[in-house]
Amino acid sequence: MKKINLAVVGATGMVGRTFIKVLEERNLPIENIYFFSSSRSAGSKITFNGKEYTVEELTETSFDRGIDIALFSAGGSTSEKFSPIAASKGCVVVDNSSQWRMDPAVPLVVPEVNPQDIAWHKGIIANPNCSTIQAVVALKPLHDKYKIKRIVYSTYQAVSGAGMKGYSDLENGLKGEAPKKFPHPIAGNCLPHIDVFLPNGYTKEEEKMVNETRKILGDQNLRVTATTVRVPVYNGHSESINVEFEKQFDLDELKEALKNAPGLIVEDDPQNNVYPMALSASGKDETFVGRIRRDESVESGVNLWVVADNIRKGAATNAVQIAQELIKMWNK
Ligand code: 25A
Ligand code: L14
Repeated sequence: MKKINLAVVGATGMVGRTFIKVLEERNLPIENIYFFSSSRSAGSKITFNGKEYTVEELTETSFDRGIDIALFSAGGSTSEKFSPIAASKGCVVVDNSSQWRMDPAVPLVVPEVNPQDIAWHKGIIANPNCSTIQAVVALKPLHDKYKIKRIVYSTYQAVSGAGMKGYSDLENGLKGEAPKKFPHPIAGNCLPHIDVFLPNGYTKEEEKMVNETRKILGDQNLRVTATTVRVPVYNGHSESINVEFEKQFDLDELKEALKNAPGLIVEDDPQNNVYPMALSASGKDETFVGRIRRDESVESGVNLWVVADNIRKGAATNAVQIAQELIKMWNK
């Protein structure tokens, strides 16, 4: 097997540090690994597989050394500038920002859902929004079987999605301090506001869920709407998903389809208080689904409760899985 040279860009951030953990756990065939950040954190130390590395400042020459794959989580503007530079040097970028996701020339990939889209990349592969990733892992088997007509998302998103500063706002808010990252206190509160507001009254996070769901499931006719809410949870996004189908379904068969879906674990035993929760999903790579009920207000519909670790499956794990698929492709 060919060993690869890998770079992590934004290595000192919330997602960057999780990349490192997931890479260690999954034991990728890595020859050389490089860690990049802005000048702010350059020079700091990172331990990977027991060896110490120095974080380097990301520059235009950073990719002049035969890097095969770069995992980016450094925000949109860094990605806008540096992904094309990396790609022009023959490196494949797996990017966590929203910069390239809706670019028709860039595949938007969840390996359990549309791995086939990896093959047509031109140097950049986009990692979807965290809330969208966990939703489509659960929706894909249902769309294949019953053809989804309409989706209504309501999310309950953890502060870790807003990085270290979001995390600190909850920690410090619980001690009575004023928020620094969010516009209002998050401790003891719910904020119907994630990312920026758009002219139509929706937030960009809501718009991302609509557009990215259609692109990943490869169906522009899907009707999708969303309300995204920040809740005082440290880690793990929860979602209520209401789905309407074209076809009729049998509830037991639907549950069976979810049980057989890759990367998805059914936790649905309400009599024994078993359902997915942020606390139990946190630290795991899988997506969890429960509270599976027929929507009795429509011809054919179902309600689901879907939970995942937004920093793992919603960001770092999904990107590392894409890297693993690339390596598999190269070794064929
Ligand atoms: O905040 P940014 O700009 O988005 O940057 C995030 C990461 O990218 C690096 C940066 O390194 C950090 O690791 N980065 C930024 N610009 C870069 C550049 N030009 C760059 N790398 C290379 N070239 P850093 O050295 O700037 O940051 C080191 C630590 O400092 C914290 N930090 C960042 N900006 C800060 C700051 N602290 C104080 N003041 C500031 N202005 C940073 O904290 C890091 O620990 P963080 O953990 O909160 O950053 C995580 C960012 O990631 C985003 N995010 C979270 N989840 C997702 C996500 N992005 C995409 N997908 C997700 N699922 C959050 O928005 C958060 O901003
Ligand atoms: O587009 O603040 O991937 O929770 C993921 C998390 C944007 C913001 C993305 C959050 C983001 C977000």
